[in-house]
Amino acid sequence: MVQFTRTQVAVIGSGPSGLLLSELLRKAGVDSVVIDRQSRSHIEARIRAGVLEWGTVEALREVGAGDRMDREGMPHSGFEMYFNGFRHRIDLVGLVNRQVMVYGQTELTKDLISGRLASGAPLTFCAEDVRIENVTSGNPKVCFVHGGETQIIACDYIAGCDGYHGMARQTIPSDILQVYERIYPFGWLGVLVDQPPISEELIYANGSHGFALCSMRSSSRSRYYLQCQINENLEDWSDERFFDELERRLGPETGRHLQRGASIEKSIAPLRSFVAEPMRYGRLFLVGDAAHIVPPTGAKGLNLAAADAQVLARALIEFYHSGRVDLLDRYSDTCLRRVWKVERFSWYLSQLLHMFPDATPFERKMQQAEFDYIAQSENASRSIAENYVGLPLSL
Ligand code: FAS
Ligand code: PHB
Repeated sequence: MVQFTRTQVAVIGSGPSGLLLSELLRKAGVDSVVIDRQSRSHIEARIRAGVLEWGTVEALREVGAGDRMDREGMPHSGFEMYFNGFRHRIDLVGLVNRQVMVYGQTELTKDLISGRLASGAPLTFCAEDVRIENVTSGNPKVCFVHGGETQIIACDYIAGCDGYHGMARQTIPSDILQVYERIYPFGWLGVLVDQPPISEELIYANGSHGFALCSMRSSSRSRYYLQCQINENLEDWSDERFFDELERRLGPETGRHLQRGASIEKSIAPLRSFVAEPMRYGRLFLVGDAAHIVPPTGAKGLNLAAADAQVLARALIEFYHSGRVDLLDRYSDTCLRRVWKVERFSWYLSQLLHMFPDATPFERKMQQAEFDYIAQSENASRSIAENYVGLPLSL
């Protein structure tokens, strides 16, 4: 049996971009249907980002998904950078008068999902064989199978919020789609542990043996990362080996404060910079990781996805409320102008803070000189601060 549904916007993907977009639309009275190929439990078990720009914080509050974040999240006013044992604090409030919010992507995804389900708005998990049809016509469709039944969604517009490995981007013909990519020669080995964080603020360290990041999810749950080989075998990293290496990269002064414990999650993520242009094709709009990927060094992936969602929500709301199409027509250019600046910042920080296997002694000296310049130049520190808290959104 085939089941037909009619909506205004079909949203493919219930990660941060799809959920935030659909909830911004719902608040403005624009109908949308959200589908995801994974189960709710799979989506809510993913461990990913941990730092929210204040623009993302305000968007979550705007859709009514900010209460638990405001109770459990941790506003941060700065973070530390270490280079070969030297420390420098980026004073976000002192430099640009803004904070960031430390609150796990896992939690905000749960908050957005429960909010949407409580509203009764359509959100379907375990959607199989998702296909897009007629995307360059006036009556695009999204087809999928759910519970053995074929479902067809007729809509005005489609939001491809299905991430880097999704299918929406593949809908754009190869002679139109232009991709730009940089794959880094290392990955991040991440560990989650129920122990108090080593410090009150995040620490980004470029030690004599490579990058390390000390982050957190609460005052009793820490998130640590180590730069690792891209073909690393997770089984080769016992908790003891991980914490020994983390301590080594942080140096004795800081490392001695480390509180070890049994990891409750351990995973390796590859690092890449990636942009697909354009972010629109006919009635299809690409949003978030479906269109771009940044190395997590600048804590930007989730926030960039949230920014795209806000730009597209504004354009769609204006269309349905006043018939304006100019914001829709400008969506791709508006997003890409900011995407490339965020790609630059994430690439810049990754170049500065990691040990590149093929780095010459001169390149290592350049990293040292860059760090020294940041440490002694308020303007250089301010540049890092204004990018880290989030560049303005042109809505
Ligand atoms: P997402 O990938 O989150 O969501 C896409 C959704 O689409 C998924 O739920 C998927 O199931 C669904 N989907 C895919 N194909 C589909 C199909 N054919 N049909 C229907 N649904 C489909 N960012 C940071 O800022 N800091 C970090 O530390 C950080 N760590 C990361 C670690 C890992 C392992 C990964 C993969 C990403 C990390 N990121 C990090 C980036 C991450 O947070 C993303 O930027 C963010 O999830 C982007 O959100 P979305 O665009 O919604 O894509
Ligand atoms: C995290 O807490 O997972 C995190 C924080 C900052 C980053 C990347 C990841 O830059």
